[in-house]
This record gives sequence, structure tokens and C-alpha cells, in this order.
Amino acid sequence: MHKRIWSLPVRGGGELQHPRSRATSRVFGSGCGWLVLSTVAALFLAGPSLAGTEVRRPPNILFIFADDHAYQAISAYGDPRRLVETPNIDRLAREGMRFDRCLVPNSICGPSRATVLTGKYSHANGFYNNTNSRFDGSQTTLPKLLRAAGYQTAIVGKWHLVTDPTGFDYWEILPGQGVYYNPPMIRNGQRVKHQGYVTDIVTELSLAWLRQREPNRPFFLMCHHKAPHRSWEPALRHLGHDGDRQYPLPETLFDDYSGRGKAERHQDMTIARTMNEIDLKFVLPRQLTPEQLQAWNAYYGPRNEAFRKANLQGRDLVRWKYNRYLHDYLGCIKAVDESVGRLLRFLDESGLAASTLVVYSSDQGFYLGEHGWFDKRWIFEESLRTPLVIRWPGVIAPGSVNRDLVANLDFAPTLLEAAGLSVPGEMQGRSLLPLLQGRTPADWRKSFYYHYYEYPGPHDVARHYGVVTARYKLVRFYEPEFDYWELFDLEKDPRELTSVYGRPEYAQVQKELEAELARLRRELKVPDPDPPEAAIRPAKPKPAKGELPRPKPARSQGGKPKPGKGKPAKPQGAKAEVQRP
Ligand SMILES: [Ca+2]
Repeated sequence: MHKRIWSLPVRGGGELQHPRSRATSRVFGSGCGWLVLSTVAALFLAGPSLAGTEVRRPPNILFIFADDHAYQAISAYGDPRRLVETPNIDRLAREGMRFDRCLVPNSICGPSRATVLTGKYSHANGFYNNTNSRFDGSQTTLPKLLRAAGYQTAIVGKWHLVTDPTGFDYWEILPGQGVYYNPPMIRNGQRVKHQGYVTDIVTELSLAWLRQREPNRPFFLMCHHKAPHRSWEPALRHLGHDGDRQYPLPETLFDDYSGRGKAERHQDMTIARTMNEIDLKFVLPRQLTPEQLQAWNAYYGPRNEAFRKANLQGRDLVRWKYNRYLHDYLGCIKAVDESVGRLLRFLDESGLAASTLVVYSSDQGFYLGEHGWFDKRWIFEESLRTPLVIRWPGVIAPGSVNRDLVANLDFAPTLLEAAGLSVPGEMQGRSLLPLLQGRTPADWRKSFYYHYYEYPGPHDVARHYGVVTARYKLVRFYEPEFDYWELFDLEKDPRELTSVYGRPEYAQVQKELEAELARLRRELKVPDPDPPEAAIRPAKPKPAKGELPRPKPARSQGGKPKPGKGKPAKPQGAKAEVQRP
């Protein structure tokens, strides 16, 4: 593998062909990485006239990936509620490029991860849903291609693709969704125990791998956090991080879903009805040690007692749940941001910062009370958009912002091209390299295809597909029990509250979007109807499987066993409420 050719794409479409052989290995030596990279960047910017110059080293790649991290919970994205400060992710944005419209083709954990690995839509990589899909690890993936080109590859943390990882020299993953406290993990196939908080452990394992790597070869590390996935359990040091702040409410917390169709009313993902006693911390996580239990009770105990006494009802109760939800969710974010800080500090202290391309992203967006919801799955903005920040010194101008339609489909092509490798034709994304250099090609995508499959399933979001442009969104709910279209004008209706489908003044727009949707489905070879493997089996799965992990709690809030407490989420249709005293 060390003798293969790698090529450096340059402006103007030319390529520099570099034999990476023993004779050129001197440029892989430690200590000179940033100088070499600076020259690489100069080559990118200077154009093809420099062909034939000496061999350059491809960048290290640190890919930091969170689970369900809403862009609203990154201060660099400027949510008007100013929910949390994330100084370390903000640093990446300040020193690199923030993407404001990075979209996912299927807004849910497993499918999104499969797309990152393959650069393909769910129908092309075979991973449609979290309920019964299994990742086919024999297919071509980003880590396999980088590894074959000489990269050292590793993944630490959340995997969630059922089959074992392939293409990594080292992998240490959480089984399934993983747990927050004292999580067991699987290291290259062997189950291992850990004590501590999951985000810290994933960070420390990542750092340990970085420290033991071979310094003379580039690395590709996927640091995949479990946080801030449901049920949003913060590091114990972050309990009370917000000083009992009352969070500003989103405008649509009490959305009545008028102006839209049956699917939006049918869903089961509201703070009001769906959030249960585990989510709201009226049940203890099973894994806590006595010391951890003490810290947990010291925070939640008196607050839960005050809640019981207050006997809140109606909207007051929803507001309380929203506030508890944000304390917990944002507490998880605090540790993720600290993790980013520790990783960046390592790069600084080891002299790797300038020779390392750093990505921060999440597997999808998430609702933080907008439309009364938590969770994701929809083609609507909060779940469709995922945060994306990339730092690559010498290539990306610091403080850049990009508003083009980009996608996690583009991650694999981008990182391959950054490494000087060709992008397989089967990948459906496109390299972001020109965008990173501040030049959006004239033929960059103006529309994006979305398709969600997991129904019936957790949270009861009906299957749908659609086309998204800078301004419009055409959506088709195609389950027999729903079967309707929607059209949103984001310029006039950024909260996506009123479908204008069928209105005469939108007839031309609608016609064009329908044609574009059909074109995209043809071009992307979307099966019609859905293939059998996209279907959920059995027809009505138990909730809390797949996407919805339930740490089985053993003790009630007070530390004493209470029969009936801590059961997994109730079956669909039965809306869990906070337990009354
Ligand atoms: Ca997720």
C-alpha cells in the first residue's frame, strides 16, 4: 500500500501526481508537517503550474462527530435563544469555515453514519433505518480507501451500524447506543469495561490512540460521541451548569400543526406527551456508582421534590419539561465542547494543528422545542440541517461562512480529495474542496433530495421524501394512511408552518419542483416503490428498540426500589407523563 500513487488536485482541474515511495518518505517525518502542509496549501491556491514539485504529505484528518447535536446548541450558529456557549467548536469556526446549510439525506443515526462512510444515499448503501438495517461492511468506504492509501485509521465511540466496523486499524465502539455512565465498549471485537463519563472516555481513548500512532504516517481518526443523544445525561460535573436558568421558549413550542397535514399531528415526539420519566430524570440510570449516585441525587433530588410540590398543569408543565430537557441536553453539549477543546489542545501541543484537517459535525440536527418537539427524522429544517465546521489551516480562510447546499454525502469525497485520492464514481456526494477554498463551482447543486423510511417505528414519523432548494421545499408523504403533498416557502415562512401546496400563486414553483423531484429520483436511481429491505419488520415494533436506548434503571430517584418505575418507554399511543407523587 505504501507504493501507491496519490495525487493532489489543484485549481484548474489539473492534478499533481506524486509517487509516495520509500524515497520520498522523508516528508512524512515528524516536526516538518506544518511546513509541508503550508506548501500543500500554497499548491492548492497557486494552480497547476507547480506540477512536478516535490512530494507533499496529505493532511491528518480528525473527524469529530456528535450524535443529535442541534446547530441551535452551538454558539457559533447564533441561535437567538443563546442557549449555550461552545467556545471550542466556535474556535474551529473562527479558524475555519462554518457551513450554514449542511443537509442530511435521511435524518436518523444509523443511516446518516452509513452515508458518511459511503458517500451514498440510504437506498444505495442499503442502510435505511435503525430498526432492521445492518451495515454491509464489505462495501467501499472512506476509512478503507484512506487506509489503503497509507493512513492510520481509527474509530472511537458511537458506531450504531450493527455489524463490526471495517477499514480501521483500531476500533473501540459503544455497543448499540451505548450508555452515558461507566459504559462498556467493544475494542477490536473484545468487550471492555470503563469507568467514568462516556464523552470523557471517548476523548481519552482518542487521545491515547493519537499518542501511540506512527508519527511518520498520516492519520484518520473518527471520534464519535454518543452525546447528546436521548436520554441526555450530563457529566455529573455539569449538573447545574446553567444556574437554574429559565430558557427562552421557541416561538413554536405550542404549535398546533394547523397549516400542515396528518403526519405532523400523528407523530409521537412532543415534549408535552412523549417525553417520559427517564428523559426527565425521575428514574436513576442503572450504571451509577454510589459516589455518582450521590452527585446525581444532590442535583435532581431537591428539584424533583419542588416539581412534585408545584403540581404543574397544562402549559406550565410543558414549560417545566422543556427547561429540564434543555438543562440536560445542553449539559451534554458542555462535555462535547470540552472534548473538542482537549483534542485541539493536543494538536497544538504536538505540533499537528497546521497539518491536520479537523471536521466537527453531527449525524443530524435535532429539535430543541421547536414545534413542541424533541428528536429528528423530518425533512424540516431543524432535523434536516446538521452542524458542519471544518478547519484546514492554509486552505480555508479563517472565519469563512458557506451557505450553499452541502450534505454529509459530501464528507467522504471531500476527505478523499483532501488526501489526494480519487473519488469513486459510485459516491453520490461531491467534494467540498473548492468551497473550502472560497470558490463555489457554477454547477454546484441547487437542489437536494431527502428520503426518510422508518415508519412505523419510534416516534411515528411517516415515511416521506422531497426536494429542498435554497428557498423552497416540496414534500411527499406517501404512506397510504397519509398520502399528501406539502410545499413550503422558506423565505416567507422560515418556521415551515403553512404549506402552500396547491395555491395558484405557487403553481409555477410547484410544477418546477415536481419536475426537479422526479429528475433527482431518476438520477439518484431511487427505487420506486421502496424495496422490501426498506420496510420495517415487524409492522409494529416495540418502541425503545433501535433508535431509542433505554438504560434499565434499577432504582428510583430516592435510591429505593419502586415497582413500576423505570420501565422502557410505553407502547406507541400511550403517552408517558412525569410520574406524580
Ligand atoms: Ca443521531
